[in-house]
Amino acid sequence: MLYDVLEHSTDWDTFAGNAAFFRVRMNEGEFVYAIYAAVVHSHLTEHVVLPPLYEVTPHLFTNSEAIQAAYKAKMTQTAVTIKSQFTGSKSNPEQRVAYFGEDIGMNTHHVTWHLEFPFWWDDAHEDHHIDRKGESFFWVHHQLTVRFDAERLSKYLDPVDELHWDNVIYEGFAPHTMYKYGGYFPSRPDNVNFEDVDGVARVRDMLILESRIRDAIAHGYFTGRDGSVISIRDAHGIDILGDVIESSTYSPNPEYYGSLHNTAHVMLGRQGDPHGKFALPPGVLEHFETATRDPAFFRLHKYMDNIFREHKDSLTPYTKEDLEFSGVSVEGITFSNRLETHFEEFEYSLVNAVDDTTEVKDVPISATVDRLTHNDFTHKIDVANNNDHEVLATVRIFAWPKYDNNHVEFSFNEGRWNAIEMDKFWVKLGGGSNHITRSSKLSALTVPDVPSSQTLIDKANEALTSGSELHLEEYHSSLGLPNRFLLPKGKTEGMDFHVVVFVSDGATDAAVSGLHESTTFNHYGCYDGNYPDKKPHGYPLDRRVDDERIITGVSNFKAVDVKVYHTEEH
Ligand SMILES: [Cu+2]
Repeated sequence: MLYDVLEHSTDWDTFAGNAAFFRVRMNEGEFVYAIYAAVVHSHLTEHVVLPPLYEVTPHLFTNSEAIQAAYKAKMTQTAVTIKSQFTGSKSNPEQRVAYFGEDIGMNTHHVTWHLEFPFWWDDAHEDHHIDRKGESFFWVHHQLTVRFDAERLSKYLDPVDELHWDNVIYEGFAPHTMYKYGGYFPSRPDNVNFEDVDGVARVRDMLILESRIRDAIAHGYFTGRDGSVISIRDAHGIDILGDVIESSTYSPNPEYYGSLHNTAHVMLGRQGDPHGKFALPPGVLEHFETATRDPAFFRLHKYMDNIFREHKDSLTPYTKEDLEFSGVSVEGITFSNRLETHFEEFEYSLVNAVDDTTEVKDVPISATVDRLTHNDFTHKIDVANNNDHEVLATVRIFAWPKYDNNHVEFSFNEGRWNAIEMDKFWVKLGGGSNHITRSSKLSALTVPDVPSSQTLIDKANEALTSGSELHLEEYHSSLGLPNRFLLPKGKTEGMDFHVVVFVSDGATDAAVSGLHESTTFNHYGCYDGNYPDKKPHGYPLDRRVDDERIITGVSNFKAVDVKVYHTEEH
């Protein structure tokens, strides 16, 4: 309701007035969701930068120990900086990768994606269509899935196994996280059987939905509400499949195919109290902010990802003719420096974790947390253009771990499915040799940290007093991984990655006109208008590769091995 009120506010005063009116009258969580979603989508707020969510609703981003220390600080009026630890203990191997699932920037990225591509988005009501929403759903979660496996390898853990409805849920989880209102997030012990959840779904309903979807993949088509045949055996099929699996209002037949992903999140989130006997609040899996804290999130998404793969594998592999870019060859790829990851300490305000009144003074309360980061680097790519004219090219860069957890080298076909997207950009290639340099800071996949609330307030006040303009352009969209998070974690002795660069014909790839070298675009974004690249996400690694010589044999493709190092001290 509030989203609609804001979205249909036709001028700034109405929008801001409604926001101010409802802020003090609505449930806080509902208000935050509606205002963030409306600011993302309304044309009136295109240039509005909202503070980072981890400062607005810190309960959903840090553990209960830190929150309690914050309450104490406020009550005793003692300024404090709380060091927050990752959830769990060393006895739980999963804790080795908790830095990933609990990364406040990655969590913000996940929330932001769901704000930009809401499953409830109704074109008729909201006045425009969100381009490739279902495919983006697949791709953003596929990238989280494969990236998590790479992180696990760096910590000597096996890749995630998919979730099975008819088997036990191996990993339990004690969230150590609390709601601002409503107590602690419920826990789940190891090895519990899936239970039916009252008012949500039965386990066998989930198996039936899965089998209907897999049946459609095997047939190559979905059946619409009216019995129509909706083919998915083409490049666009993944978009429809994503709409069905999530499901969103774009699903052609939710009555029949259900809402596998959304229902699975609630099913899994309620396993601590499936029959509502203990009146426990929703689980971490039921909020975008907290979902990835639970290792079961990745099992759930591996399960979904394998269904997507079944579809992608049903498509004909790309041929040499599909892949070639006549006259263009990639001669070499190098990096400006050693690729290195490390952990940095990051501080953010917890002042919103505690209530305030006019009678009690605010005291500075903040948390510090370790975040994965890496040194900046530059890709140097040599490309020869033997055409006698300039050509526009799309450059696509991916990387995948070279070895599996048993140190067996991944086959090309396995590796390419695990490929982590590093960058995608356009470049004009002049005749002869071209030396392309591309900084990791420019990656289309990443965004900078949104400044803290305090910095935003200070900057706004400064602009007001001096009458100068406020420049926050680089934060207009916070959709993307944090820019410190582009590289997966390395190892002390170096972790081997296979890096591939594919340069394709930018003119045929373009979905919009006027692409040029400095076209910047938000990779996961472009909700408003067409996504500029016509090729499927992950192209050309999205389809199965039966014979790798077809792809490695084209001159516009090149691969190199590189090591990523991790240093503990920095
Ligand atoms: Cu998600």
